[in-house]
Amino acid sequence: MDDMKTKSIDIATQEMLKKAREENIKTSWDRLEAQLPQCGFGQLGVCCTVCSMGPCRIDPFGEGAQVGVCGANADTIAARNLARKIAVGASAHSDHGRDVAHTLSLLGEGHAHDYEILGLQKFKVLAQEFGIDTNKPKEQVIKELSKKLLEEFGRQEGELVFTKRAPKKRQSLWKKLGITPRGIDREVVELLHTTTMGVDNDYKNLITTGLRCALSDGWGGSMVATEVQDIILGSPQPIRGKVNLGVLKENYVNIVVHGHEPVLSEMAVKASLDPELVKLAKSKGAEGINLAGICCTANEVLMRHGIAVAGNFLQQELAIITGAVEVMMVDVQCIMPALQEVATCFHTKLITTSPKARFPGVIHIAFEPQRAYEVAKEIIRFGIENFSNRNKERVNIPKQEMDLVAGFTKETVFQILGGRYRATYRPLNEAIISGRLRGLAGVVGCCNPKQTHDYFHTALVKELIKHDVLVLQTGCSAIACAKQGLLVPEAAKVYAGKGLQEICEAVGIPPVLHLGSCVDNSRILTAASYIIEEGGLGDDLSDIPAAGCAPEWMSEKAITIGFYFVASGIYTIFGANPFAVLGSKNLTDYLTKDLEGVVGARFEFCDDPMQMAKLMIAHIDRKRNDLKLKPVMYSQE
Ligand code: BF8
Repeated sequence: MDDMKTKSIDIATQEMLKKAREENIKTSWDRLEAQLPQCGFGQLGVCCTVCSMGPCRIDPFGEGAQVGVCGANADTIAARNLARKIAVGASAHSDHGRDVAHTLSLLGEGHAHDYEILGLQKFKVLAQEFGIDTNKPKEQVIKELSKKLLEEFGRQEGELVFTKRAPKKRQSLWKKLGITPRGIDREVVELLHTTTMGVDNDYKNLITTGLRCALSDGWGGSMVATEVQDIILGSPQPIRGKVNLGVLKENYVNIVVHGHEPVLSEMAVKASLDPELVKLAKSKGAEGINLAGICCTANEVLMRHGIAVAGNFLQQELAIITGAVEVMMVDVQCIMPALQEVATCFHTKLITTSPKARFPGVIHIAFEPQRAYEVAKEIIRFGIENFSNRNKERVNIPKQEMDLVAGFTKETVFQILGGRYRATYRPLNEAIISGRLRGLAGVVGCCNPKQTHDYFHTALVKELIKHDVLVLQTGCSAIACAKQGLLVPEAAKVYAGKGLQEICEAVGIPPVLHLGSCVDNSRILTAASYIIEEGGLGDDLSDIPAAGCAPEWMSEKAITIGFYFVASGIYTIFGANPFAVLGSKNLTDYLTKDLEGVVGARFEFCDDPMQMAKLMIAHIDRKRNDLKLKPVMYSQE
């Protein structure tokens, strides 16, 4: 088991890795080993496959070729490679946003009968934000709102509506720099255009275009996804749940939902409670139907229904390896191609649901918003019928499961801290101003087999809360910390500094707040804007004593999130691996030093969680100093 400890700090994960080894089933950790040593040119970002005169590569030691066949040097090649990743990340989040906006539009036209407007208050506020008269009949408002939201994608000129949520000073800076996003699709396309052979050869300009594209995700596509999901699925409220592989149940039909778009999994939640299906499950010898999630789809159904989370990104294969999963239903993003192979080692049926994300030979049951509930029932029925194929001898569900509280949003933070009748960010601002709270941190992102799974997230977050930094989380990072017991109010007493402890006890919140999936990082942007609006902490997002970090990132989406954080003025550390840019000293310096002078924030690369914590705390303290705030109340070294 000892080498398992270097792979993950999570005991359930260690147990499943041991089982995988015993049964000769390969996981991402094995596949990583088979890849070693990984390509140094790729890691440094100096391999170019843009055109067929290549592939070209730049010798990082300065002895061999210093330019590709076309003459592109390391700066251009690394910046183009990075820019393409920003575009891909933005396209993933934004296409997700488009799909939910499309569902809203079908709802308005009366073609999506299984959905309704559950977030009525947010619906009205959003319609007003888009200049729609909310006194009109509801169906009319839905139609107009969905049309305007969808137009944000195809807009050619002007500014994305949500950018107006940013403080005035930030908006002016974006204008001055020419990085106010116009249309979501336009920014992605333009960025990709600039990276093709022979277009933009100025690494700084490529990054400028990249910043604008990333902003079109954070203040565009991702924000559309978050807001519309809250409208049609309901705004989350603080809710208790459970996390880790122990949430799978031996005597139940286990259905695991995995991916990112919650429109179908929401229906799966409903179908798992359908009396007719529960009866069918019982007739097959099961005690009932148990729904659990992986990755961001998990976070979505957790936030709204308290559905259990089976694990984060690196646990998707392990959930199947328990031998207890009848169906893994997947939609889009972060779904390992390896799942197909692992599923064939067990009775598990992998079911794809998106026309955009299929596997050869894997069952495909297409999601259609027009018959969403029917599709969800079909998938659950599939799982029930598969229950009898389960080999009980091979079932091994780890015992680990942990309580957590999720369901925080920019609105609930607002209400909880301010009290039901005094919904305001004042108490949060006051807590920072008085020094009871040192500041805020957004700790987000993936897990990556290159790091000890979950260790970077939890070590960093423990250190931050110990120093009175309130931590906001999303994605797989939130799941990692939840598994270690950090997302319950009781964690404050054990891990938090005295100031944060006082706040958590007074309002009954955990020291680490789960804000949802990765598109919900947009909630952090809006919350930060509210903080500025409330007053006392400067007049731009870059003034807030706050920092961001993706300690174990792996996805292109994480890069895009990092770029929109930095473009919004938030200092952001990437742990584990730096971006693949180190082959260009100029670009690396630009990202990690000079950007500060441009957008008021910069990137940092650091591969030690304790050091990350130190850097974030030092940054927060610097911001406190700049604002001339009192010293932190319960000062720690
Ligand atoms: O969007 S944190 S591994 S699941 S990319 Fe993927 Fe990373 Fe998890 Fe959610 Ni986000």
